[in-house]
Amino acid sequence: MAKSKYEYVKEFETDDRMLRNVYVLVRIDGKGFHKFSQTHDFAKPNDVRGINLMNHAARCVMHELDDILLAFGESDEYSFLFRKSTDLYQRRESKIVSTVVSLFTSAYVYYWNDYFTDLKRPLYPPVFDGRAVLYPSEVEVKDYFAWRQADTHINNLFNTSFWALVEEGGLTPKAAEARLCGTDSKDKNEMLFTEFNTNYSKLPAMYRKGSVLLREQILKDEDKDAIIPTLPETLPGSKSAKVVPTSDTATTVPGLQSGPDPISGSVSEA
Ligand code: DGT
Ligand code: MG
Ligand code: MG
Ligand code: MG
Ligand code: MG
Repeated sequence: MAKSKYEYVKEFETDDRMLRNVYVLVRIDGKGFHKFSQTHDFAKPNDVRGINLMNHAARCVMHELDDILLAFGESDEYSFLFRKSTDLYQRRESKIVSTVVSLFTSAYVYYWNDYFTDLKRPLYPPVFDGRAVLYPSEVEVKDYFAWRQADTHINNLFNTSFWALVEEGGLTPKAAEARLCGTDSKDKNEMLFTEFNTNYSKLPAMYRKGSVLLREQILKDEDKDAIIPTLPETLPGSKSAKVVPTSDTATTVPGLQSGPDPISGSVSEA
């Protein structure tokens, strides 16, 4: 068929296929969730409905995109790790990122009322942004998840302390911030324990460490002997079983597992 005279405009498109044989990591993050969480009256510092909804939306993404091995969620963000060999959309960055963001966002709205049962739908459409990052080896992938989990820990300990001072201690937000200025993790743990009767380490792991969704490898009997000794391209660290979630499981669905601790021992609880 003859090309139309307009077809040359296609040549203006950018080839954004990502480097082959490296891990593709896509992170999405809520836009303006400071306001979104306030408008929807999220519990402070953690709203279990919001977290479970985020986890549900992430499960939808993993169900749709088989090449995602692992996902980690905290606050208003979720990170999705694709296998090195993924050829999804020929590794075109814009196609992959936009599909993850779009599916995550639509699922977040679609399942909203299953979690926020007293509100039919969100008061305005939530927005998530997304980016892709390439990591060459398991070292960077493990450090990436350790970085996000350290962020979870630091933010959650701060927020737990802050809201204890405000909501239970009666301090103004400004005074609570001043009180926490210059304190380290040990000081905050101590303050929560002595002043608010809260043992921080006993709070739900999902709050302290985030949520993990892990794709389960379901092996047919005849495949087991062949696959177990080599485990070709699975999860970073899976050979040492460090990536397997703890028994303190947040949510489970057929074919996927979730739990709070992706890289055990990687985050200091001090
Ligand atoms: P951004 O990402 O630059 O558009 O700005 P935000 O406002 O989304 O801020 P970000 O992503 O740095 O931080 C997430 C915000 O969402 C933060 O203000 C805390 C809030 N948030 C997330 N989960 C919860 C929750 O379970 N409860 C409450 N109260 N707030 C939450
Ligand atoms: Mg931000
Ligand atoms: Mg955000
Ligand atoms: Mg965020
Ligand atoms: Mg089409």
